[in-house]
Amino acid sequence: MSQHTASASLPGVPVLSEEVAEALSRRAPVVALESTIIAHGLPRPRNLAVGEELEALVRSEGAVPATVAVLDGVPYAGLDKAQLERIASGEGVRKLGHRDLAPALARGATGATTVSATAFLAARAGLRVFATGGLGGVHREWAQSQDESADLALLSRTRITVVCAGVKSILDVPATLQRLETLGVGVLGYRTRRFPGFYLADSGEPVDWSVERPEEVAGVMAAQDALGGPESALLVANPVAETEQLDPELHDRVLAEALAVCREQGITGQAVTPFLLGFLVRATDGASLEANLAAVRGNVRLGARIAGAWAAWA
Ligand code: PSU
Ligand code: MN
Repeated sequence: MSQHTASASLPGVPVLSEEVAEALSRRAPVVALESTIIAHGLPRPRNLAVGEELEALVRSEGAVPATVAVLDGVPYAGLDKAQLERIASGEGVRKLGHRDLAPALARGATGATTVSATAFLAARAGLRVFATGGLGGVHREWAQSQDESADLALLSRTRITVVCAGVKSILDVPATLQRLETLGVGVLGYRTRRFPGFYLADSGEPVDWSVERPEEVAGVMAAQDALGGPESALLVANPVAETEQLDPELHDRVLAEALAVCREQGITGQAVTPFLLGFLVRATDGASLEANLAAVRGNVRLGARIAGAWAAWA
């Protein structure tokens, strides 16, 4: 019943798991994880195992995982086993961007949070580091669809560090980088001067700033705070290892097919990203899934190390 009471009073700040609350109170490292990748970005039943594996990975690096989701209208940071299972089941689990949070809370809905909703709720909960796969961004053929992920605008006004393998290569990567520049979102290449391409180690685009160690990221975060000003995010772009990336030729071929089918079938809006990701998994016989997972694992591990360096900073 406690959930129901909480829902009736519409809590805007996420309910913390005991473990997360305890870690925050002693300023121990915590890493926020999103749930859309689990509910809508990965095929079942593998997705539940991945969700659990990512949490274990955070712990193995000495940090506490805080998977973010909305259950029965209540936002959470840190899920128990049953809650994670519910998100992974996908049944009645909506995809919630930042703008969907208010109606979801008011209606008592259940949903997985995208980067925009996760970053927002994590920051509300006092978390500073968030690890994900690839950010949303500007879709190809933007001129027709005007489809730009809400991730970008939200990150321009949220003080959080997001570890990602760049933006999904299904997007218009140069246009997305341009938008990040316009929006004032800082980008650091992690041990690279090339912006990663999610399934690929290199998107073909350069990055202006590159760091070698988690402590350097914490230093940039501290400098952001010292400067004050607009509460923008910091992206840490961490490439998938070249040995684990998707074969670039296969990638380009299959992506062209996926985009064509998406266009033919008239798929738009929130459905575009899950459709393209799913198409790639099938058309590459699961190879894109392995590259996706390798990228996410690397980001989660690095996120935990950055959270550790950040906790040690002050
Ligand atoms: N990265 C992944 N898999 C995903 C996503 C990112 O490896 O499923 C999700 C993230 O939650 C991101 C969302 O915020 O896709 C972007 O969706 P859209 O393009 O509809 O904004
Ligand atoms: Mn979109």
